[in-house]
Amino acid sequence: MSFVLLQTANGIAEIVINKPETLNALNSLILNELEKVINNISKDDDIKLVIITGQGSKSFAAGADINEMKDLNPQQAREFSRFGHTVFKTIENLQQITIAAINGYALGGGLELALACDLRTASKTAKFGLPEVSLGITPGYGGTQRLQRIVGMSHAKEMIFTGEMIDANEAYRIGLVNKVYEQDELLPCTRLLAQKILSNSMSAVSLAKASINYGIQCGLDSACQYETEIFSLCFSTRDRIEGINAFIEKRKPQFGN
Ligand code: CO8
Repeated sequence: MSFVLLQTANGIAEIVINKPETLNALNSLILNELEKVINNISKDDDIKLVIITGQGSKSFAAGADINEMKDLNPQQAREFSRFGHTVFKTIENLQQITIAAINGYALGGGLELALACDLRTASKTAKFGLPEVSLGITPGYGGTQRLQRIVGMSHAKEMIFTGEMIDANEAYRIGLVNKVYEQDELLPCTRLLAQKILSNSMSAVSLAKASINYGIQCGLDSACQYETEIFSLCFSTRDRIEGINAFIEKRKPQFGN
């Protein structure tokens, strides 16, 4: 039985975290499987976009597995955190675009997984939170760092210090999710969003992602220099010739996606 399901079609990979009986809580087995699936995707040029969701209608992922954390000593906790960081960093830095389709609870490590994705869509019933402080621990899979980069320090501190859940409307209001859909429309609408992205030059989209991800980690001057290099790189691609010619010739571009 696999805890991480993968389906691919038309350049899109859909990953499903599949342990609904524990609300898709992330244990080592799941993280190991997820790492393997992500590493394979990273080498597959036919896949341009990745959607990650949770099995069932109740939960995306309700955090790291609390039972597994129960008896950890500090050294083991460090390893547990490091491994999660490695997997989520690989997701963050994939050349493919990633969308977390949040179908229910996204708590603790589950929300941190969604934060490592490029975009987040949510069902109206989704709930978001970093409840770690209620367990006497801090977020350990990037929550103290990525959340503030997405929603700003003030909202991030409020969520982390109170440990309270917010609903999809509030998540949308603070910029934590990009879109909110009816529960049964979450995946169909997320796929449409994916198609919209895929109608563009994916080499350009992927380079833009690299520029954004690099820029957020350094000062503005270095970030702008990097952007210049990325921009110049576009002028060595077939997609640039096709995209600009198509505009001038008043036709739809045929990108090499
Ligand atoms: N870990 C393990 N099991 C879980 C988890 C979890 N995070 N969440 C839910 N489950 C299990 C429950 O124990 C229950 O199992 P059982 O049926 O065997 O009793 C089953 O899933 C269903 O859950 P509930 O009966 O509790 O369902 P409810 O609808 O009553 O409640 C909630 C749903 C509110 C989501 C509730 O389950 C809950 O509060 N879950 C825990 C949420 C949480 O605190 N998450 C954060 C965990 S800490 C974390 O993620 C840290 C990440 C960084 C790690 C760094 C490493 C050092």
